[in-house]
Amino acid sequence: MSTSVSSVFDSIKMAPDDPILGLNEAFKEDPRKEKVNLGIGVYCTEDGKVPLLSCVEKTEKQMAEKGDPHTYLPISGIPDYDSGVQKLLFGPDSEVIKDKRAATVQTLGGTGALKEGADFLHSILDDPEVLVSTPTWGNHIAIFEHAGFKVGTYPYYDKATGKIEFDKMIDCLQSLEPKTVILMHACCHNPTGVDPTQEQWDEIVQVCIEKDLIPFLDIAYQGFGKDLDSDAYAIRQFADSGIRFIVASSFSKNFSLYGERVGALTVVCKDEDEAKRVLSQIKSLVRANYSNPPTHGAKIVATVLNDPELTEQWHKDLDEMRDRVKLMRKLLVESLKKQGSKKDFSFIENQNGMFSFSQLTPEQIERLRKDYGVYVVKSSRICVASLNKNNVDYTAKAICEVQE
Ligand code: KET
Repeated sequence: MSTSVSSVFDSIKMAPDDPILGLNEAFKEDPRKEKVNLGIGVYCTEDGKVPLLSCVEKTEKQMAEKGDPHTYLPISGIPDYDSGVQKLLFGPDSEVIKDKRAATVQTLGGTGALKEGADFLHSILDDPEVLVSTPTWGNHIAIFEHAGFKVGTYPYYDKATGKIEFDKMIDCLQSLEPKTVILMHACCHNPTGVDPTQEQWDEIVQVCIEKDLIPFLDIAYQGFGKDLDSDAYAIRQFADSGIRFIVASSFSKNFSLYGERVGALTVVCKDEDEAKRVLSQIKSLVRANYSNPPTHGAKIVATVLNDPELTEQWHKDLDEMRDRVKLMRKLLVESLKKQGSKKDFSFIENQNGMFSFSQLTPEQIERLRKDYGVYVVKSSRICVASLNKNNVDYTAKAICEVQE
């Protein structure tokens, strides 16, 4: 039965499609046979499929045989999962772990970790303000705005050189009020693929300490840059410095567990007592948001991380994914050159992680989608991780043709 009584619902407007997930939907609906999805950050194999990692497959079989009931998890998630997260982030012999000064909760992916972290900070800061890099993953801005933050930006990527505007970034950080939250990508910056060097990270850590800033590190691609340990360099420098800071981490990409929503929020505190108090507050927030996290994905990760054989298999799976993305960067650059690209795209080979900031124009991006079925995010970000030997030449040819 419908009603004609007017309602506040009458004036609800249509929200815009998400620039990344909306594009993914449009790709799925595209009836063309020859199409390439370079939009969403999802790794695909040579056959264009999202892989089921062999370590995950093996663990799921073991889990199915065991047949555990589907009970509630604790609010903070599976304890072995949380401790596994800490070992990956800080290294197994870290003082942070020995001193028990980190509070970790299992979250709904990296996005959930960012949201719980933002809610937590909002509850303790007077006038919460966060600065994000220019550019950044678009959802960073939305998450912090929805959590009630004022969101500003700091200089990061210089379009002219394709490098970090490091001096400008540092000058900006130097000028900030104490307790400003600085959101940073710990590795494999999304969307640019350009990360600070280790020396630059050392300097960033120093400025954060001197200016009493609150570092918030997002690590969604650990293992896709160089390796699991090197990619955690920034996090480990912050940990060694003694400063309080926050980490949002995710296993969506490095375990290929996108839909299982496996992430973690970790707050590094002064000491064990502070960590306990922080954990209690975050648990209250989680309880009021979604009560407790889902079981399946975190059980897989906890099992793999706590079994040396499965861990070794995971490292192999991850190495394979990373090496293939690097190969695709090389093949794309070669193919663009071979097919007579007017623009020099060799910078793609030097970028880290799943993405490349391609510097294609909005018109070129539109033509790629309309005329060639090649889907690129509006910012010009290309997901190199969805290229393969069968679509790389087609993609390069299309990119060359839209330059005409
Ligand atoms: N941080 C960054 C930097 C990031 O790129 C993503 C996902 C996440 C967090 C969230 O991860 P998850 O564990 O799925 O909640 N990025 C890809 C997918 C998306 O937009 O949701 C992307 O940029 O395509």
